[in-house]
Amino acid sequence: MHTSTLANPCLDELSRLQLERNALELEVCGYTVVEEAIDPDLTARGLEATLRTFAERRGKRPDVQTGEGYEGYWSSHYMLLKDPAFERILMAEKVLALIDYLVGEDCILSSTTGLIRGKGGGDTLPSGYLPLHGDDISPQPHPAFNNFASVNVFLTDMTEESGCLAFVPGSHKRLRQPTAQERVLAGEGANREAVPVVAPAGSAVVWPSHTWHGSWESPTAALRVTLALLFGRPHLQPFDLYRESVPDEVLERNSPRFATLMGMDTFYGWNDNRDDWMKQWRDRDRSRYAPRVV
Ligand SMILES: O=C(O)CCC(=O)C(=O)O
Repeated sequence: MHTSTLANPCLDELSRLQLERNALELEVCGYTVVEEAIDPDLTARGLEATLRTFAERRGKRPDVQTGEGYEGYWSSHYMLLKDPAFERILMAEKVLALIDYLVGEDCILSSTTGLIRGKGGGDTLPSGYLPLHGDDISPQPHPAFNNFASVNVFLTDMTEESGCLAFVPGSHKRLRQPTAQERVLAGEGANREAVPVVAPAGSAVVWPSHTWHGSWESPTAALRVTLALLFGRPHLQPFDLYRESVPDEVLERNSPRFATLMGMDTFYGWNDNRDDWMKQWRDRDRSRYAPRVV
């Protein structure tokens, strides 16, 4: 007699990449750290591209050592198309296998955000710490399945001295946002359930977006730099408009899976182009929808 085996491509991929423990951590704790999610060369390229993008958009290049002009907390959206390094980071296979496990392999990329934490809170974050929150923007109580999954890729070391991330283990099971009191990360009323996440550059932390997380104030001038990725189920509206704007040449140099992440398998988005009503975005003439870049 033979015992039946369970066929599931997603679980097979997790086993192939030896991510079983990470999947278990996602279930039990609501977050997991993947070390060496991207290699040192890609980490360096991702860091350089992030610093360059901040320089272009803010008119001042961040200096990772001195942190001058980047006190507090800074974010910059719609990073993906700023450099091909971000395309490669997006496709990092261990992270993507865990994302598939959380929100399915038909998920779409909702946002790519560069994050810089400098010393203290500055004008950008007067509380110093980033209050605990969940990234799931669905109505509460949240559904018991995952609509969104979040990733932070560490482009510099994530240390306690750099104002590291804080997670509340098990909070993904509460299916709600923290209360005003539960959000607090410093002082007398600080939430004692929060634990630090530290890991070297090149690592990534992955979580179902229900999990409560934030970060502590940094006491040091040096900058910590991360790339935040948000993935969502394909019927949910993304933050970044990649579906309309990703250039054909970017789709051509990447895999079909990359195109799925860009929303090319979705149908939503009808207007007077009646010949597109039955077409997925990958089959449309997207130049008819491309936003005017100002
Ligand atoms: O960078 C941080 O301190 C927090 C990041 C975060 O909250 C997120 O990516 O959702």
